[in-house]
This record gives sequence, structure tokens and C-alpha cells, in this order.
Amino acid sequence: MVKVKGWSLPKPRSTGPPFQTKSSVVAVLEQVGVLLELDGANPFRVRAYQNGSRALASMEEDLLTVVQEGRLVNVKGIGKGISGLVNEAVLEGTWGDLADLYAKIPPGLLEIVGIPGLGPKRARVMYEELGVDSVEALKAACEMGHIAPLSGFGEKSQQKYLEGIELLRRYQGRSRMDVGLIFGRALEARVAAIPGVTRAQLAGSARRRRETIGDLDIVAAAEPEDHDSVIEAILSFPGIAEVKGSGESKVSLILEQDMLAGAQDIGSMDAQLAEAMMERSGDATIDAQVRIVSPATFPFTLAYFTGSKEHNIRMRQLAIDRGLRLNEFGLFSEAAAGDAIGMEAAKHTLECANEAAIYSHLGLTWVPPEMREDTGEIEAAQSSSLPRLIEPADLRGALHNHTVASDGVNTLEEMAQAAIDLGWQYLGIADHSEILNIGGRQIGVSADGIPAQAEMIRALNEGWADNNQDFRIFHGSECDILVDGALDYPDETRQSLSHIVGSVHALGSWRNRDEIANTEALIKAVENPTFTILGHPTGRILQGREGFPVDMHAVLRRMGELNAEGELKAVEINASPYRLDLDWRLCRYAKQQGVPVCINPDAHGTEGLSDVWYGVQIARKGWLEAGDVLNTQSGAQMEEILGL
Ligand code: DGT
Ligand code: CA
Ligand code: ZN
Repeated sequence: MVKVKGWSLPKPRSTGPPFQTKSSVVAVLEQVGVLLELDGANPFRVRAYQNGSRALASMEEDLLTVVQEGRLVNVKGIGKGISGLVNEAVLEGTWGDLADLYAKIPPGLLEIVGIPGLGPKRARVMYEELGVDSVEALKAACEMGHIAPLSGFGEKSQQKYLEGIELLRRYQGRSRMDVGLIFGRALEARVAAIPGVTRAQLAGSARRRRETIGDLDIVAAAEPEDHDSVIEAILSFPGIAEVKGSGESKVSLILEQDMLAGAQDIGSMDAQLAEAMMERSGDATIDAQVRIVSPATFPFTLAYFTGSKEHNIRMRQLAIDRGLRLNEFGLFSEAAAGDAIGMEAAKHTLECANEAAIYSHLGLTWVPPEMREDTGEIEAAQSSSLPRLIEPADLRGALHNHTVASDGVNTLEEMAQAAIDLGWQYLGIADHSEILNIGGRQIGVSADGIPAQAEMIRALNEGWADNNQDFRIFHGSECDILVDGALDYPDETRQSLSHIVGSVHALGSWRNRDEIANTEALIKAVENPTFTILGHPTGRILQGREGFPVDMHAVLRRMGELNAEGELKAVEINASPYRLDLDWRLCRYAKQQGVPVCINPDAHGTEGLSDVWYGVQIARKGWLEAGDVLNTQSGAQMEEILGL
């Protein structure tokens, strides 16, 4: 049995104020909401903490400033009590009498509220009635049938919790975008090729290009008389590890490697990308659901299962406002549908040939799937002011790539040729700087080695210029940001280069330090006159490790100021599907602050260059247009921007 660790209150920083950072305050308020609910507290009190946490999280201003100026009570969603608590935490580092509450709640209950579909209210009832204080205890209670008889629970809940425990166990099993997409596209292509299927499309988080994907959702259209044979065909696909369920209109599967056989030849997929994805997907498996509907219903089902849930809820409300009902089967007037439900009600639907028609009935322009997260896209679609999202073909080059001079596997010439083959006008080389070593072995290029690399690049550039070929290499460096915010290399070395990608690699020190110290160091780094691009800003590895804590809003604000003063300070979207850092949720903030985004593959070999595709997906998810992205500029423009 796994030992469950409870929650604890963060200790104060030794230097301050602020003695507690914004992220710790946000986390504590959220936890207190859960703890109070488990403790059976007054719902208004619970809500006050939930709202307070959310309000604080979305506050863009510096917390200490707001506290010191006594303006916290004016922030919408933060009441008197909470503001008192936050003041104390920030100015003194202590948490009032919260320690008692933290000590009171059994840690196992906290794990129980992590089960999908199970909230603190129910957890409390099961604890009081049956002493259920851990996930194991809950599983046993469900299996023995002790949950169903509890008042307000029933068989259905009991079954749902068992499934929820399953889900919790699998939760760690989300897939990176690249793995999810290759499985998704392979399955989509196979379903589309079944006789009788008129359309098949990947929906869900994969279509919305989330950075990780839970399960795949595919929607297929076929005439009702063909549904049986379509399902039969799906069940005979190669690469099905398990059939979890199969009904009249839905199949649930677990997919494995053989599903991908021949995927690089399928449909619209870029062959090189597919090959790289297949190589990386290793022995991955992924859950998938295929839903088969009639052709007329297809657009509604596709829109519904594309989600997100939050987006769907807004759409449904817009329908209700118009006296309509919207679901996965159709869009119909309440009056016409009456008591009919499901496919019966669908007979009364308005006809919609595609998703755009659904949006149009609700007074909206069609919303690109990446944006369907209810972060303002509904309002933008109402006023026809959605951005014109960047496309992969808009890129003209990239500025952060490695060669054999550091830890890359290809030479300058090989990397350049691969970039030319992609139709690019430039390739920025940014090998690691001197200080970087892995296990004592120096990886980086020493300062003494820079002139030789410069000479090789100069000769290559001359060759292309002589041939009137619109291609050049920009000689930069991926320069380590040291713990105190200084940059590696002597000033003269950095000054001799065309651009500096500043990156943090000594992650241990940064993760053991708090948000404020990290933020200060990062700001110091970007203020360095030679600094050009902030590389993989938080250092996170998706599903591998969290990034270091940092107030990225503050860093981006400072970068915005420097851009306003005429300097170039760009932030990278590291396009490696392992990173996708800057997070898409921060792209719009960067844009608002006037900070250009640079989509970089961080390629360590020629095939890595095509990873920029993932970066473009994330930029789209962050609402970015071509003009917001630095490397949509032409080679000639880039020379000018870099001052060459
Ligand atoms: P995932 O699989 O965890 O990466 O995320 P999604 O977004 O693919 O979520 P999933 O697979 O649970 O469901 C697919 C879509 O179906 C989801 O994005 C929206 C829709 N959907 C699922 N459950 C609900 C619900 O309870 N209400 C509404 N309005 N839509 C739902
Ligand atoms: Ca899904
Ligand atoms: Zn790096």
C-alpha cells in the first residue's frame, strides 16, 4: 500500500517580505477550501476560500505591492477574512490558526477527493458513516457493496467510484501530444477507410492540441444500416490491445504499436514527423473511443466531443438563450422536441452541414478547435474578432538549434541542408555555452572555440551569398543563465554573436529556491544587453518534472518594457513535444506585453527541426498570429532585426 502524504503549510522565506509567495498563497487557499469542506464547514466559508484562491491566481499585479498598498480587499472575489489571512502570510509568513485544520483531516481523505467525480462532501459522508479514510478503504467498501446503501449514494455512485479509482490509477498515464496525435491520426485514417464511413475525425483534447492527451475521441459518420459492419471492421484493426466495450454506436479500445504500422503513408501526415513520432512513442498504449453516428448528426457529435467541456457549457447556454437545445445529437427548439430525448429528439434538429453552421445559428463565427477552452473565444466569436492564427507554413526559420559542437548529432552543413530542405531562409545555431557539463563531461562550446565556429559559419554564408541563395546561418549561443542571473561566457564572446538564447539548466538550484529569487534572477538575465531569447522558460519536462517556480508574468512584463525601449527580448516556445514551454496559457500575456514569441525546435539533429510543428500548435492554442511570432520574419528582415 502506498503511504499517503498529507498537506502541510509552506514555511516562510527567510528574507522578506513577502514571506510567502503568491503561488504558495494560492495553493493554501485552494487546499483550505477542500479541507473545510471535508470538515463539514459552512458552504459560504468554503466558497470564500475557493473564490479567493481563483481571484488571486488570476491577479496579474505583484502581490506584495497590492498588500502593502492595502488594496487586497478591493480585489473582486477576495473578502475581508481572506485578505487578513493573506496579509499575514505575505507580511509575517504565518498562517493564522490554519495549522489546526491541516492537522485535523486524515491524509487519506485528500487522496479520495482526487478521484474523478468524487468531491469533499461525499468523502466526508463516507468517512463519518463508514470510516472510509483512504482510497484502499473506499475500494474495499465499494466492492463489498457498503457504499450503495448510504443515503443519496446508490449503486450508480458505487460503480462510478470504482471506475474513478481505476481512472486515478491511470491518471499518470496521459500521453504527450506527439504520441496522442500519431495514434489518433492512425486510427482516424483507418476508420475513414472503412467502407460505408463517409467521414471520420479526431475530436477531444487531441483536436484541441492540449499538451497532453488523456484518451482519443474519434467521431465517424455512416448510414445507420452500416453501423454494425463498421463496428465489426474497427474491432478487426491491428494494434488493439483490448476492447473495453462495444455497443451499437460506440467502441472503447486500448491501442498499441501495431496500430501505427504504415501510419507514415496515411493521409495528410507529414512523413518525417510521423517517423519521428513513431520512434519516440516506444511501447506506448492509449485509450480510444470511436463513436459512429448518422451523417446528418456528425457535425453535432464532432463539436460536442471536441469540447472542451467548459466551451460546450457556454455553447449550450447560448442555445438556451435562443430557446434551443444543443447536445451531441443536434440543435433543436425546445418547443419542437418536446419530451423527446436522444436520437428521437434529433429528428427535430436544425440542419447543420458542418460545425460552422452550428456556430452561426448561435450568432458566432466558427471557432478553431485549439481555442475552445472558454478563455474568451466565445466573446471574440460573437464580435467576429477571433485572431487569424499562425500556420506552420508561416515560419521562415528558427533560432535555437544544436550541432556536434555541443550535444547535437549533426554538423553545421547537415543542419543547414535540412533547414534548406524545409524551405527555410535561415537557421540559428545556438550550441550550449562553456559551463554546461553532464556528469562532469563538458558539453558546451568553450569561449576559445567560438571563433572557429564563427569562421566555419562565415564561409558557409559566403557560399550561399555567392550563389544568390536566400539562406544564411545565424551564429548564436544557448547561453546558460547562472544561478545569480548572470550569463555564461565573457561579455566579448557574447557580443560577438548574432543572438543569445538564455536558458536555465542547473535546474536543481532553481527548484530549491523560491519564486521571488528565481524571478529576480531571470529578470537580471533578460536585462543583460546581449540577451535575445528566453529559452525553455521554466525548464519543465511534460510528465517528467515540474519547472522551477517563477512569476512568469513579472518576467514577461519586464521584457515588454525592454521591447518598448527598442531592445529585442523574445520568449521561446520550445517546440519539443517534451517541453512545449512557454506554456500556451501565457502566450496571450506575452503578446499583450509586446514580447515577441520565437518558436524553436531546440533540434539536436536534422529530424528535430520539424518539431516546430508542435510549437505552432501551441502558439495557435495561445491565440497567436503570424505577426506575433519572431521567426515568421524573412531572412533579410531577421538580419536587420538582429542588427547584422
Ligand atoms: P482528455 O481526454 O482528458 O485529454 O480531455 P478531453 O477534452 O478529450 O475530454 P474527454 O475525453 O473526457 O471528453 C471529450 C469531450 O466530450 C470533452 O472535451 C467535452 C465533451 N464532454 C465530456 N463530458 C462532458 C460533460 O459532462 N459535459 C459536457 N458539456 N461535455 C462533455
Ligand atoms: Ca479525450
Ligand atoms: Zn536548453
